[in-house]
Amino acid sequence: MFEKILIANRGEIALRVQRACRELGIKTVAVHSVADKDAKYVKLADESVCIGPAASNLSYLNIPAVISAAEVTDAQAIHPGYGFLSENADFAERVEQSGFVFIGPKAETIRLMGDKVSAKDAMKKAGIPCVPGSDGELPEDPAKVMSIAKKVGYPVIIKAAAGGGGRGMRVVHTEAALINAISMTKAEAQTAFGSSVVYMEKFLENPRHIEIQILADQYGNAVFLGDRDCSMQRRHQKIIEEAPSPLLAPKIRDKIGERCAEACRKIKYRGAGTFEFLYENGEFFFIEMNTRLQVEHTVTEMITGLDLVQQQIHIAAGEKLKFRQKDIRLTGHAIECRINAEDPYTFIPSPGKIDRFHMPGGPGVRIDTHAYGGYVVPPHYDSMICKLITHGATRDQAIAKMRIALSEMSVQGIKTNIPLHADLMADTAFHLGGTSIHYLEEKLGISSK
Ligand code: MV4
Repeated sequence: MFEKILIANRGEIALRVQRACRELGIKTVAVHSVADKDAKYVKLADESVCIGPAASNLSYLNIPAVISAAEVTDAQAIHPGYGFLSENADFAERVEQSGFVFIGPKAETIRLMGDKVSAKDAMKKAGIPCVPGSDGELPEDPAKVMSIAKKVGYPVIIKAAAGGGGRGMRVVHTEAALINAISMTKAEAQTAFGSSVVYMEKFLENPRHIEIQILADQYGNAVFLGDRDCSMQRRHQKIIEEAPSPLLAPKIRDKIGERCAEACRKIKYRGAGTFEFLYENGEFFFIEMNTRLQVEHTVTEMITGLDLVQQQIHIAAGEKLKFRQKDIRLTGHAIECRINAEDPYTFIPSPGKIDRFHMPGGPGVRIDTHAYGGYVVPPHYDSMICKLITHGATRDQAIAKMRIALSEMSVQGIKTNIPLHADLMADTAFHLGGTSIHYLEEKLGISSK
C-alpha cells in the first residue's frame, strides 16, 4: 500500500479523499492555490504545497506544478478527484512517466473515453446499447449526411466528438436546417476543443439520466454498484442525485449493470467508472463514460456501504477486488442535494464570507463539506460548498429526512440554493419519481427545449 498520496484537487473532494487516505493509514499532501492557502483541509493534510495563483489554469490545472509537488514531497500516487485534471489523459500519462501512480484508469482508457466517437464505438463492440445514429464521424458529403439523418429520423442531435457534458451539441428538427447546423457545430467544436469531428444521434425528447457505477481491478474482475438517477439538473449542472433510480425494477438494473461490468472486463477497464445512459420508454442508450470519481459517488456509498475512494486506492495499489457481484447488496435509498453558493432562483454565484454555518445531523444524514463558519468562499471556482446526503429504508423516508435536514441547515452571509432544494423536496412530481432531464428547467420556466 502507498505511504503517501498527493491530492490534486480542492474543496470538499480534497477533504473527502484525505479522509479515505487517513483511514487507510496513508499520509496526504494537499496542493493549493494562493486563494485556498488558509483552507481547513490544507491545514489538515500532513503536508501542503502552494502550486500557483488563484486562477485554476495556473494552479489546479498546472501539470508541471502538480508533478513537482509530488516530487518534492515524495508522494507515491496522485488522486485527481473530479473536474480539473481528473480526465486529462496527458496528465495521467505524465504522472506515470514521472514514476507516480495515477489513481484512475490507464491514460489510453481516458483518451478512448474522452473522444465520444471512439468511446461509443468501443462500447457498442462491448455489447452496450447505444443511441442510434451515424456510425462514427459524420462524412463531409452533404448528400451522405442527409441520407444518414433520414435513416435515423428527425429530430437528430449533432455532437462534437471532443465535447461531452453538454458542450458542443445542436438539435436539428428538419432536413432544411441540417447542413447549416452541422457547419456551425463543427466550427464551434474547432474553436472550443481544437477538433471539428462531429457525429449524429437520434434526439431523445424526454429521457431520464441514469448512470451505472462500476469498479474494476487490474486482474479482470469487475462489479457494478447499482445505478444513480441524475435527471434533476439545470444547464447540465446536476442539482439532486439519488440511488437507486425510482423507475428501475431490480431485474432491469441487474441486466444493464451486468452488461457494464462485462464491458469493463472486455476493455480491461481499471478503477472506478460510470456509464452514462439516457433512459426512455424502458430502454437504455449509452451516451458517455466518465473515467473519474463523480460528485454523486456518495449516494452509491450510502446504499452499498462501500467507500469508493478507498476502493480506488486499493485498485491503484494493485490489489484485487475483495468482493464479487453476489456480495454487493443495495440497501435503502439515498438522495444528495448539492448546496451551492448561489442565488436559488437566478443561479448567480454568491461567493464571500460565511458568517453562520449550522449543519444538520442524526441517523442517515451525511455532510461532505470543506466549509465552516468564517470560511470565505472564493470567487474563482465551482460554487458547490456542501453535499447533503440522506439515507433511508425507502425513498419516502430519504425524502422526509432530507426535508428535516434542510430545515435545520443554516448558512448565512452568502446566498445558497437551500430554498430551491426545500421546494423540490415538497414537489409532487419529484415525490412521484420519474421526472425527465427537462423537469427542473420547465418548473423554473426556462425550458431549454
Ligand atoms: C442527448 C440528449 C438527447 N438525445 N443525446 C447532454 C449532456 C451530454 N452528456 C449528453 N446530453 C444529451 N444527449 C441524445 N441522443 C439529451 C442530452 C441532454 C442531457 C443529458 C443528460 C442530462 C441532462 C441533459 C440536459 C439536456 C440535454
